[in-house]
Order: sequence, then structure tokens, then C-alpha cells
Amino acid sequence: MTAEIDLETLKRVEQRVLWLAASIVHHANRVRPNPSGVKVGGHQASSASMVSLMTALYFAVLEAPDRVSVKPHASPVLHAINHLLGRLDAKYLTTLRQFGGLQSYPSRTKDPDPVDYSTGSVGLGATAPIWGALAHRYVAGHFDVARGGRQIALIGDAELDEGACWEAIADPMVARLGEVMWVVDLNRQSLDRVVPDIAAGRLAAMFEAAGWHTVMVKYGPRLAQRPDLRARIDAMPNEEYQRLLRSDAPDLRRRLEVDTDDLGDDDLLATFRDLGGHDLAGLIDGYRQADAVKDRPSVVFAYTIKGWSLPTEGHPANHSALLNHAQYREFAAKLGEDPDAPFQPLDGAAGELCRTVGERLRREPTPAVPTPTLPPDLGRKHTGKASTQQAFGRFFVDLTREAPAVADRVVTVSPDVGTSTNLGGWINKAGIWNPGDRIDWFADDTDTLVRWRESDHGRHIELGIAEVNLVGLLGELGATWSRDGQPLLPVGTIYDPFVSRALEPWSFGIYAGGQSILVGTPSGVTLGPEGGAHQSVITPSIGIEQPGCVAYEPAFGQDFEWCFLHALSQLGKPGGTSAYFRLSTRPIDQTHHTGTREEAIAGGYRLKRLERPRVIIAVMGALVPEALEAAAILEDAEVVCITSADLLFRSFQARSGFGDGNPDTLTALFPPGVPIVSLVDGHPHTLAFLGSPITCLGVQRFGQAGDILELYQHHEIDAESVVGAALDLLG
Ligand SMILES: Cc1ncc(C[n+]2csc(CCOP(=O)(O)OP(=O)(O)O)c2C)c(N)n1
Ligand SMILES: [Mg+2]
Repeated sequence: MTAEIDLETLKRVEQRVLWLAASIVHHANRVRPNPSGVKVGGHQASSASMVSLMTALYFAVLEAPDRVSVKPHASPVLHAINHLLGRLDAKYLTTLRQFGGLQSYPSRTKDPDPVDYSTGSVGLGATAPIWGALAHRYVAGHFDVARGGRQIALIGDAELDEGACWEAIADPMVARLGEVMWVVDLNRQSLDRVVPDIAAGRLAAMFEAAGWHTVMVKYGPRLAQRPDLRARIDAMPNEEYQRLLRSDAPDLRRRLEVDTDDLGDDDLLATFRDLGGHDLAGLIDGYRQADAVKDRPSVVFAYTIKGWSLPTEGHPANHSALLNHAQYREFAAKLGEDPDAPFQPLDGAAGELCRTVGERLRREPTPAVPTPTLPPDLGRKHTGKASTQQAFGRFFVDLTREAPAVADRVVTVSPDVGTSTNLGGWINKAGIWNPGDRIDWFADDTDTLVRWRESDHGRHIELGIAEVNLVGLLGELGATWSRDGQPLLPVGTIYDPFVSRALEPWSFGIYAGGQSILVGTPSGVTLGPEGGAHQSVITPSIGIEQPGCVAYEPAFGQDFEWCFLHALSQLGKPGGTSAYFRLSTRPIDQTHHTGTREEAIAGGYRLKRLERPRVIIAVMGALVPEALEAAAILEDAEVVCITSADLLFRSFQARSGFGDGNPDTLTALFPPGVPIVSLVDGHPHTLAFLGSPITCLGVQRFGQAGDILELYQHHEIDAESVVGAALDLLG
């Protein structure tokens, strides 16, 4: 915490932040030419709401190692502050939402100034510093990284509607994170409405029940002197308070029904809106209270006014409202700013404060150490019958032996399905990570196969049944190379159908710069005997469509091993990529495997080769036995084993000059003109691009329980259906 600060100077900075934030949005919408006429937008009211609490935080409280996540619609405030701190050139202040300029919402990877966390999808920016805190503790516990730094989320009050917040808060590990502070911008408004009955008391009780420390910053100094007005405000519903913000002094006086004759009109208006979230001294005090409690996270509820000081102040429809030219000029006059030269430097004591704080918060860039080189294979002979999920489990045990320096950087994460996705052997070897040691009460029970040793040395992290937490944590574990200079190789397991539940936060994590591997297993109707409710259908397409990620669905253990090693080698570096593996519990005869490593990591190979095939069966994943059986019946059919539909689609695009794929891969597998039957335990359109003519077999209906052979017949992905489709194609 910094030394005492001159509040008048801080107020001057606060006013400039307010002005700059409004001006950044104003310029983008009302000054910059808009050739297409499509709405630009920006959020002056949401920004004004957070100006005081961000000014107090950045200029009086923050230290260099601290990281802050800023609610999406306050990005202009963040850029205004970064500019004042000397981290963003003035030329960018006119570029909000312009190509190559300031992004709509804070973006770690795309904004030109330092942004600690990307936000935009409400709820995720709130939780990111929690996962950032865990990732930082993990990496500092395993590698040479300085500990410390607060992890702060500045969030909108309606963000607390999001399940992601409560899923994170409920995790028992989170209650230990004293470095985490949330600040809730309690303006009682969301996008479309005044939030009915938002009650900080009820929310605070929910946080406290989860082990958090809560701080209320409700009223400023004027209201502190007026118990009568406070009592009236405390008793009124949100909607009434918001309505009264729109009243002039006589109307307000009448509606309040409190004796306010001792206050002049201006005083009355100022006193009524004197909330703690716009009181710099009160905010600094609130942050200090939060900081004083070190053994658990804190949440500060700061009461604010959406559109504070703007003509749109408190208006129920102010979320996207923009000042018009006249309002902007009026606003400039009120603040003593120049509407025609809005981006002037700050001088005097306020300018000096900006320089000092800019210096204090300066962080040196952290160059990342390279990840250790991965071996091309782990030397295992894949024999007998085995599933890709078994190969996944064995992989880590082999990795520990063959490439211990790589294994040291692997961290696995699972939402309560670690052992059921075959990670038991690895968990026994690597141990479970927990920010504090815990007693293993089953250590002396010889009947337990998996030892649940929890310490801060472990390399597996077990979460509750919380898929959104899983991908949130994966994203942050996958960003330590850029934050702390130490790359981790994070691998998350999840039952494949639940990839869809975690999809948007997973995708957001990749967008935000995290690199990790997500393993969906088991998948498809092939898990039929385990139940119809869990059969994933659309995930193969998700794999193709997710940017920043390469998807694989190997059939054989050897292919899994090669592709997984390759995917690990792509993590933890600038320009790196994430990966998604779709695996299965179906045991497959490994002796059928034929491809080379190069072919497997390029996307596929000719599993059964013919000189002059009349038809090609293109199969991905667990249905290889059906493809081989059909080929044996057809005799003149070749089988192509696809390890990655994603890479083949990139090849398809590259043939037309798009993207970064290898244009030759697809042509080498599918000579033009040879008919194709494609086969996948997932939606058939996944492979529809392979060539022409083509018949696509796959799953298009919900699953049900049953043995897989019955289910394959039911969904027409059995060998007989493949033969029928091939014969139809051949006329
Ligand atoms: C997951 C998600 N759902 C919906 C939106 C659209 N949205 C943007 S802001 C907002 C309301 C936010 O209200 P609050 O968090 O209270 O912010 P403030 O009042 O400060 O603008 C909504 C619904 C979004 N960005 N992300
Ligand atoms: Mg709000």
C-alpha cells in the first residue's frame, strides 16, 4: 500500500479519467468518419460508473506485481488510465473499435497497451484472476518465479448473475486465496434494466458463506452526516433510487419526504448521489480493509451511479447511450475541459502523480524460458487391444520415464473425472496439487488404488464437477509462459459431451492467450453401454471450428502418442496453439496400425493401401474396425485413417490458397474422382469436404444405452452400412 496521497490531486486525476473515457467513446462515434454507417458504440455510462473506483485503485493502491481484470464495458477507463500512466500513446485514444486500434473490451493479446486479463464475456473476467492466482501459485511453487501480487477483478454487479462466478466461488481451494480481491461496481443496473431487488446484503452473505471477507463502501462523507437521508435511501427499492437520480431538486425534495430544508438545491442533489463508490477516500479505505485480511479472498461492494456525472446519469436505458454533441460540450464546460482538444496532457501535481505512479507500476517484460524439447515418441510398443483413453493414461507414466524434464512441466486438471479418464497412474506418480497440504486419510487403507496425496508439489489439480472452472484454470495455467516466463503444459480431461458445456469459456481462454490441451473422453455413441445421456455428437465439428486449436481424434495408441507429443510441443510459447483430443474407451486391435509419425501428425494415412482403389473408406477414431470389416467385404476398397479432420480441412482450404494448411495432404489421401464413404462417431458433416462423390456416415440423433454393435446398426455406422453406401456410390 502506498503512502498517503493528496486527495485533491487524486480528484483532478479522477476527473481527467472521466473526461478521457467519455472522449474516447465520443471520438469513435461522433468524430471519426464512419464509412459503412454500422453502429460503433461504446459505454460511457458503464465507464463513468467505474471511474472513481479505478482511479483510487490504480493511483493509490496498486503495486507492480498486482494484476487487474477490468469489466468489459469499462475498457475506455482502462485505456485512459494507461495513457495517464505513460503506457499508451495519445495517438491510440482516437482508435477505439478501429481496426488495429483499441479493442471494444480489454484484450491481453490485441490491445496496444498492457492489459492483464481479457474480458468481454461477462462472468469470465470476474473469475479469471482466481484462476490466475492459482496458476501463479502453482508456477511459483514449481519453478523459479517470484511469489506475490494481488489478483483483482473489477466487475459489474449484474455479472454476479453469471453461474461462472458462483461455480468459482464455491471451489474450496478458492477460499484460501488471500491475494484475490473482487470489487463490485454496484450501480443497480445491467444492460436493459434496473436490477430488481439487487441486495448487497444477500450477496455478501453468499460470499461470506463461501469463506470470503466482505467490505461495504456504501456512502460518501455527505451522506455519512445525514442518518435521516441514509435511512430513507436504505429503505427504498433500487428502482425508486434510480428514479430519484433523474429528479431535479424540488421534485427530489418532495418525493423524499424527509426534512431537507437545511440543504440548498445543489447540496441536496449532491448529497443524494453521494455514494461510496465515488468517494476516493472511502474507496481507498475499503481496499485497505480488504488488503488487511490475508487468509481469504475479499469482495468490496462499492455503491456507484451508472453514468456518474454524465447527462445520462442513472437513466434506465443508459447502457449504450452516447452523449450528443451538445451534451458533450456541456459536459466539457462542467469539467473545464476543451471539447475540441480533448486529449491534452495533465499538468501540475496531477501530472506529477501520474508520472510517479507510472514509474511505480512499471513491469519489466518477462522473457519465457523455452519448453524442453519433446521426443518424437516414447518408445512404447502398442500391442494387443487397447483404447485411446488407455493410451492417454499410459502416456504420462511413459513421459515421466522418457522425458522427465517435460513431465515436470505437465499439469493435469480434471473436474472430478481424473481416475475415470485413466489418469490414476499419473496421479499416483505426480501427486495432487493443493495450495496447502492436506492429510490423506486413506493413506493407510491398502484397498485404495489411487493415492490422494495433496500438497503444493503435486502436478494434478482436481476440481469439483465444474467444467467452466476447469477451462478457466486451463486458460490461466496455459498463460504462465507469458506472465511469469515459465511455460506449463496444461492438460484437462473432461467427458466429451461436456466439452459443449465448457465451450464458450474454453474458447474465450484461447482467445485470451492461454494454450492448453483439452481431452474429451469417452466420446460418441461408442460409450453407449455407459448411457445414452452422455453421447457427444457435435464435438468433431467443434474441433474443426475452434480457432487457435488443433483437433485430433486418433484410433490407435501409437497415433495418439505421436499426436499428443506433437500437441504438447506447440504449447507455452509465442504463436503456440492449443489442442483438443477426442478419445474413446473402445479397445481396438493395435496390430492394424500402419501409418508413420509424419502422416499421423499431418492428419491421416492410408491404413489399407490398394494400387487402384474403386472406393475409399475414410474413417476417424473408434470406428476403424467397422471400416476394415467393410473393406474386407468390398475387396477393392482402400481405408484412410484420419487422425485430424481439422488438419485435413486446413489442407482443403490451402488447396484454394486460404489459411496455413498443407495443400498436398488431402490430395495424397484422396485422389480426385475416387468415391469416398466417410465414417465418424459424430456428426457426418465433419468429413463432408474430403472429396467427391462422397457419402457421409455418422450420428445425427440423440443416443441411447446399448451395446455398441446394436447402436452402430441403429445409427447406420456399422460395417454393413458402410458396404451399402459404397455399393450405392459405385452404382
Ligand atoms: C456472457 C454474456 N452475456 C451477455 C452479455 C451482454 N452484456 C454486456 S454488458 C451486460 C450487462 C452488464 O451489467 P453490469 O455487469 O452490471 O455492468 P454495468 O452496469 O456496469 O454496465 C450484458 C448483459 C455479455 N457481454 N456476456
Ligand atoms: Mg451494473
